Amino acid sequence: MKKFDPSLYFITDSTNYSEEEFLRRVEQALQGGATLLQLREKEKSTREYIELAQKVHAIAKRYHVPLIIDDRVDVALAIDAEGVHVGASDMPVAAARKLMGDDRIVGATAKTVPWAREAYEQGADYLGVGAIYPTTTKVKTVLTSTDTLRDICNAVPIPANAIGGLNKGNIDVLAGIPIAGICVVSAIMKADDPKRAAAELKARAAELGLC
Ligand code: TZP
Ligand code: MG
Repeated sequence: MKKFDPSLYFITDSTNYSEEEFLRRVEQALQGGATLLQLREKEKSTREYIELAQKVHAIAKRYHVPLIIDDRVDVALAIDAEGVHVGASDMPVAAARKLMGDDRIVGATAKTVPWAREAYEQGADYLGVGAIYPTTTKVKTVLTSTDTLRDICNAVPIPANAIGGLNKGNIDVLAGIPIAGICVVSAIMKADDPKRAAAELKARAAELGLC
């Protein structure tokens, strides 16, 4: 059964970490309460992506947290990951759904209401919406207003998460918007203590009634 909790969606970035340190940080994030995990690699060869994904998947399974692979349906299927996330320049949602089947998770990026509706109609299970704030993570993105985020949440029946520059000190801007959760990279990945960072973010999001 395809069940997932998007409330604290942690997206990885292995840049500047040894593999050992990277995997340690991923595990700490899960210990801190990340509920969904995305492996996001932009520079690795297919073989390297698969090898790292297998290691990350083994850790995620111990915490019963689904693993989503960014961009690459082939990598997701090769390692039997729980899902894939596709953006504007990746495989269309409908094609990803066809290849992944109905039992796996397909997530999509959406920055406008029409784009969100299209992703939903093509079979997306959730949406990532942003960037809400400017981000230091390597990504081709533009800012999405909180009004658009709200409109997207109200336009589609699937969960929508906010993403981009979010941290425990600025997520109050999301209060009252019916998001399903928040997605973060740096706030956990680059934290001195990823476990504590995840736990604090989760607590703050709950305090604000976000998810
Ligand atoms: N998509 C929109 S913003 C972003 C992605 C992948 C990066 C978010 O990273 P951070 O470090 O949480 O700002
Ligand atoms: Mg992508």
